Amino acid sequence: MPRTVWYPGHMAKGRRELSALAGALDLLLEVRDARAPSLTASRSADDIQQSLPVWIILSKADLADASATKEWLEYFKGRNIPAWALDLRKDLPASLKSAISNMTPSSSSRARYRDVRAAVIGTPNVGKSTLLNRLVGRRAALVGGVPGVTKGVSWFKGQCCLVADSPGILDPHSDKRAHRMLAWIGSTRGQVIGSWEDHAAECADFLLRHGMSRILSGVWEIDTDCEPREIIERVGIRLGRLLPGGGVDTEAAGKAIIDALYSGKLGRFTLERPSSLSPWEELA
Ligand SMILES: Nc1nc2c(ncn2[C@@H]2O[C@H](COP(=O)(O)OP(=O)(O)OP(=O)(O)O)[C@@H](O)[C@H]2O)c(=O)[nH]1
Ligand SMILES: [Mg+2]
Repeated sequence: MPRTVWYPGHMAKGRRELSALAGALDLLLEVRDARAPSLTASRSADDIQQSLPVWIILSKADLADASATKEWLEYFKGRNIPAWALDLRKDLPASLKSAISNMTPSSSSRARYRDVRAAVIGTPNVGKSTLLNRLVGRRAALVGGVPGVTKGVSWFKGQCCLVADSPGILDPHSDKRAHRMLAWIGSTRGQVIGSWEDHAAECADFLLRHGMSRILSGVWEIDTDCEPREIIERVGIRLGRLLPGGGVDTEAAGKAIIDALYSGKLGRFTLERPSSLSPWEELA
């Protein structure tokens, strides 16, 4: 029986380490995946999130639906929350760096430290270490395409601030359907909380019901006018994911679908808009 959440020890440790930093921070840079800005909202440091300014970086904007991202930026603007939508593979806008170095610290830390002190927080694999490397101007922190790369909090000297990287942290108490949806964008370890075949079937069903069949049909040139499980079969045949005795290896095909989806190979998409929050509630 698979677990319903992935919550390894380094997440609990990261949460404690962030809490301990509270008095030494001026700013939190919360990275969220632009394809699911509410699903990937950070629950990593509730106590410090309430006492410090939080600026939102919508990462992977290059992989998200541009009109949805625009709606999200309006949404945050309407709530007076500073937000940027970025492709973190490119240089950061000068406006972000200067906003950080010119910010007025809300805590007493400025009296003790010369630089603004910021921590990068967020759910796994959203691009926290990539943002940190951009702020530092070199490949200081390890970056990887799977969740759980950063295991602890570490400080680096950035161009506009001192900046701490932190591990991706999930909320073990949030809805298990939200955790399953996080697997579609690579923000949890899908294999821990279910089978790849089930994730792919649930995801395909969601995409079809939300008018995003082109995501599945485009690259693989398959007809998606069928049941989600049949889509997995068709992709398996297309990719040659076959079992030794014949038949499709549906687990391998399911993994191929989710991998291609979250890494952007299937094109741009957004799972939720400000007008349709909590899309996981539709899942069974
Ligand atoms: N296309 C695209 N890929 C990105 C962007 N930002 C990060 N990535 C990729 O996303 C993956 C995860 O990046 P990381 O910076 O390691 O993410 P993280 O949040 O530090 O991950 P953990 O430490 O595992 O929690 C890597 O393959 C990055 O190259 C972006 O804006 N656009
Ligand atoms: Mg990291």
